[in-house]
Order: sequence, then C-alpha cells, then structure tokens
Amino acid sequence: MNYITIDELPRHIGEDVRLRGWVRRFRSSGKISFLVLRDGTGEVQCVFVKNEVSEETWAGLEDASHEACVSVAGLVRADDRAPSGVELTATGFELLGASAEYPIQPKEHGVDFLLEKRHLWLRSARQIAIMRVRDEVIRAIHDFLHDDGFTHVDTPILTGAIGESAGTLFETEYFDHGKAYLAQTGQLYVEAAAAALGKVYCFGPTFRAEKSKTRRHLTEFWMVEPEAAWMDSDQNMDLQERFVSSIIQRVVLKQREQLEALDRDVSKLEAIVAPFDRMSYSDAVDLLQKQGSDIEWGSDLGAAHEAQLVEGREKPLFVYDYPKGAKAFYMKENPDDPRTVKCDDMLAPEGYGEVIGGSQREDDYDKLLSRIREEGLPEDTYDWYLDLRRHGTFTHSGFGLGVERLVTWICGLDHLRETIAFPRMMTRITP
Ligand code: NSS
Repeated sequence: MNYITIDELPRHIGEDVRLRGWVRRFRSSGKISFLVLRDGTGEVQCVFVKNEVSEETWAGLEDASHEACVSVAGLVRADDRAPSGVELTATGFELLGASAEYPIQPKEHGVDFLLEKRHLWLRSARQIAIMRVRDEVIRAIHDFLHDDGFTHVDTPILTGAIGESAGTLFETEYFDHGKAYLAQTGQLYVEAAAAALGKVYCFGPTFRAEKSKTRRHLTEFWMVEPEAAWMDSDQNMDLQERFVSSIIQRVVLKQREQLEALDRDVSKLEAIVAPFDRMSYSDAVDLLQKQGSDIEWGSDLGAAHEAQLVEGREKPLFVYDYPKGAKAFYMKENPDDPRTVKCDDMLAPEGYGEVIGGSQREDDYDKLLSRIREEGLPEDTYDWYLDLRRHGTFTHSGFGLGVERLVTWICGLDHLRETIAFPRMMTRITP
C-alpha cells in the first residue's frame, strides 16, 4: 500500500491507507491507545483498540514514544470532533526511527534551553505556525513586486563597500584585495540595477554585527529592498504602505488558521490598510517634547520615542525627513531644509517599532562625494557608486523591509528570534 499524507485523508474516507510521520502524543488506557501523528501536512489521531489489532501491533506501540518516526496503517473515518474532520481506526504500526528521552517535554521550558534545541523545537505546533506565516510573507513579497513591475536582482553578500554604518560590519580577509565585508544591505547594487531595469529589488540575508541583545536585532536577517527610478520620497512612502497592507491582508486571508493558532488578534491586522499617517521628524520631536520627552532636535529616535509616537494608533506611522546626522550618507539632501534628508521610517503599531527604513537617494555627484568624505568612508571603494552619478544620474528611491520584524508583528510575538528557523544573535551561533 502506498503512503498518503495527512492532508489527503478527507479524500480517502472509508478506505484503508498508510501514513508516516512523527508521534506528537501517545496515551494508552491498556485497552485502547491514542496516537497523534503529524507529518508536516497536518495532524491526525490514530485509535488502536487492543482486541481489534494483532498482538504484534499492540506490543509494537511500546515504541510510540514522543517524536519517534513511525508508520501507521488503518481505516479513515469521518469524525466531526476532530480538527481535521477525520480519524484513523488503526490496524498496523511500524517503528521507522526510535526516539528515546525526547528533550522537549509538554511543559514550560526556558527560552535558552529551547534555543539550544532549536533543531527539535522547530517541530512544535507554534513554530510550525510561525514558519508557515513567514513562508506566506515571502511569497507575498515576491508576488506583489512582480505584479507591480519589479525585477528581482541578486546582489552580492561579499562586498567591498560599507552599506550602512562602519560600526556593525562583519569582516573577512579577501585574497589580495584586503578586507571584504558581509553585506549590510544590497542597496548600493540595486541602485545600479535600477538604472538598467527601472524597478528592481533584491531579497537576501544581510548581516550586522550589532552588539545589542535587544528583542529587535539579529546579526543575520532577511531584507527585501525595492529600488525604483523616477520615484521620489513621497511616492516611496505610497509604495511602502501599499506593499505592507497587501502582504498583511494576504497573510490574513491565507494563513488565518495559523494566526489563530498563535492567538493573534486578527482584527488588529485587518485594520492595516493603506494609507498610513505621515509625520515629519521635526513635528515628531515637537510632539515628544510637548509630552515631556527631553529629546533634542538632531538626535535619532530611540525605541521608546517610537513607541510613544505610535501609542494609540491602529495603523503604522511614517516619520519622514530626519536630520542628516542621524542617517546614512546616501540619502538625498532635502531642498526645503538642507539640515534634513528625504527619508522615512515606517513604525508599526502595538509597539513593534521600525519595520522599514527608506529614502530618496542623493543624485548630485558633488553632494554625494562630500557626504562620503564627511563620513570618512574610503573614497576608492565608492568610485563605482559615484559612477551612477557621473553617467546619467536620475531621481530614485527605495527602502528596506526587515522580514523578521514584519513576521514578529504579524504573528504578535515578543522577540525576533522565533521568526527565523535558525536565528543568529550576538550570544548564539549554534545550532
Ligand atoms: O538600516 S535600515 O534602516 N536601512 C537599510 O539597510 C537601507 N539600505 C534599506 C534601503 O533603503 N534599501 O534597515 C532596514 C530594515 C529596518 O527597518 C529593519 O526592519 C531591518 O531592516 N533591520 C533589522 N532587522 C533585524 N535585525 C537587525 N539587526 C536589523 N537591522 C535592520
């Protein structure tokens, strides 16, 4: 008999089938045993009745320990009480891979222990739900951008130039060329590609040697970075709000079951529909000061300031046009106020903080060069980047959306570490 998968069971009611998977739970009264089997497509309860199965099968159930890999044969029955609508009246059992003393028990474990056992922790229902949501987010990202006319371009992970800030670089020796760095961003490269293709995006792992142990920072995270010719800062925000609304509404539509399994209040996500409010950095500082904050114009907003600004809001808030000194060298000087640059951060509601950072890019050769000099960046490694301003410079903008931050918000988690299968943090490199 061929194996089928658990999600196929409803099509086989009244038939004898064979399944394989892992033992989620097992309990026995001595006369009747219940084995909950999972196989990656779902879960089903398999019922063994002592008097109705062979002695050999009944004895074999001794091996049905937590997370053992097993095969079960039986008759598929419709069962309204079962979450999947079916149950298996089991007739056969075979052990495929034993599991003795499975380390993760159905009790509360500390998160450090669970991270140590991350390779096994992934099998839990909650982690499976998060991985499914993440997968939907990633598909939604690609679909939205392709439907909107963007072309996917892969950018290098080993790079010669500093993308964001010198403080958070992972370095390595690169043959006779001195130091190479793990990419903090693909942005400089998608800017080059935008001059070839118009609307482009890169989507890959990015690396930051963040010496912070916050719940919002990983050292390796995935970022999608759209970049488009002719797009100015306002249009950049238009794109960001359409993008984020579309991803979230698709997850709500397609993964509602997983969100409910995570106890996420889905109505909060249903409210995330474009447009989002926009506030200039200067107005944000005024507001914070009025509310008693000692923040001064010129300094970057911290997590606490961000939380204060979105307090009571249902939707994300854009804060735009930050002071030059608080932001990266490539952002376009604001013609209306040269102390500031044309950029935006998208702050998520419910305290999830910044999920997007974006900007219009400096397209003036002289201004860009002087910013590179002011920041003390190695001019020669940016020569190719300056070429984009020497040869047909153009208005363009883009942004970076951190996948783990978005998934944390969508799933309603309190830490980024559960949103990626194998998180990389300052304090951990295994498993
Ligand atoms: O540093 S960013 O604000 N912007 C950039 O890297 C630009 N080069 C993007 C662009 O314009 N193409 O990072 C963008 C987003 C930020 O809003 C977060 O969502 C996420 O990337 N991010 C992180 N996620 C997890 N961990 C860390 N350490 C992290 N740093 C940024």
